[in-house]
Amino acid sequence: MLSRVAAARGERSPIMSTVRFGPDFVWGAATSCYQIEGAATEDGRGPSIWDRFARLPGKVLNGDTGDVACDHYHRYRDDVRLMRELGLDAYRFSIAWPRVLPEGRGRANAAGLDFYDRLVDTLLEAGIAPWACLHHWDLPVALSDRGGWESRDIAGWFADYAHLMAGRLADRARHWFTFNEPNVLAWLGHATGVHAPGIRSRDATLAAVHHINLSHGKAVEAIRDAAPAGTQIGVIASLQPIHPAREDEAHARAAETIDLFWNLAMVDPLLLGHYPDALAAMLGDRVQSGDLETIAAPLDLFGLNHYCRQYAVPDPDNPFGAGLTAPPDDRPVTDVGWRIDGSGLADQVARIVERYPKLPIYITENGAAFPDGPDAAGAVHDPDRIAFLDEYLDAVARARDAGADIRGYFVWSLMDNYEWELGYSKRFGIVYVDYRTQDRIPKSSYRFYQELIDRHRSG
Ligand code: IFM
Repeated sequence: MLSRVAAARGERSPIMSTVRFGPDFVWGAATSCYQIEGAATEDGRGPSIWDRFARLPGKVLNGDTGDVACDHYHRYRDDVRLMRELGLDAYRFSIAWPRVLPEGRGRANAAGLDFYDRLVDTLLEAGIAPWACLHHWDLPVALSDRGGWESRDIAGWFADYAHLMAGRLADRARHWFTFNEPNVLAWLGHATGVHAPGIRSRDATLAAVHHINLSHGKAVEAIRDAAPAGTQIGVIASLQPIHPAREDEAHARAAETIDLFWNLAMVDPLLLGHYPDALAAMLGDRVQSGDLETIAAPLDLFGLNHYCRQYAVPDPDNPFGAGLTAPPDDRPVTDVGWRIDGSGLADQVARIVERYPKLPIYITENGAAFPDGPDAAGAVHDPDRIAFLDEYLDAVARARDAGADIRGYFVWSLMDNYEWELGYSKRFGIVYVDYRTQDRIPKSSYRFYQELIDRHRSG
């Protein structure tokens, strides 16, 4: 049977006609606070490192900031309505640490806590499960000024924050993630410096890697202490197969280095209880007795964010001598230059299954940026995104068929938003956002996803 969207495109959609995910599969969408909330100085929110970084000349395209973003802080009820109409089972959002603890620790901000209470309650009223993530890169400036992720003290600050939030919300939010993409936070924030806090240092990167991992472990303990029994806790990693951009020794070494920091550094210690040997040697006595036991606290689920295969090159300006580059051929890419190739997801899942103890896997982010815009009638057609989702969901289904325990899929993103150093120039949403008026226009990919969910739900 043809889907409405596929029929409109004159095509048969493989996912709609052949793939079954079963009635328990969780259909979700994801966002993050700095990327959508706005209200950056309202109701007692403190500054985050992204508020500061975005104001540094040349760091973010067009000098864009998250001051207003999608104004979700004020429009969350409308956004939840869109989610309900979409048919979501679950919504993954992140909590702005500086909104609830303006100084990062100590005095809590009642208005900030109330906002997340209201969001969680509104989601539940709409029949959508709230999946909370504690940290998606917006560290309070006050803590950055005390050393941020380079300071070992941060593990205690993060655990206190986790305890506060789980105590407040876990009676209703039953799924928790400590970090979104801790690997990206460590690498882009401390090695390449293209993300806040904008550091390029070997020492800072190594310290950040270990202290983020330690913070994760302590936060797991804190959540278990504060939350009702049965609360599901995990971490979200951005994992992508890394290939040498050219077939020679230097490129092979660069690929190994990127793989070490990107794919292994923040997952091996959590799930295997040890660092890869090469990294353990670099970390030296930063790793203290008992740390690895803390870091490897048992988890209930694993969040995989996946977008594309990545290509490594030697980079003399990088503190570890390696960097990423564009794909070395002219096969199709998205608007951020990422190769469209669902086989990358299948390979990544196969590696997880092979390397780590069995945990339920959720695809916690997957999606694509394309240069969408309304047509004369005000509609936004994004057939490229539909084709992308189709291909990647097909890969998810195949991985499940091959035995991977993938239990859900969260599209990135519910709506267009602030794409970090690229500002508002890239659109990842299935809902179009007009940043002048804050109007939301569901794109044709929203209809595609809606129909897909409906079809799987109704069997
Ligand atoms: O927008 C980001 C998100 O914050 C983390 N994962 C990748 C997305 C696209 O770059």
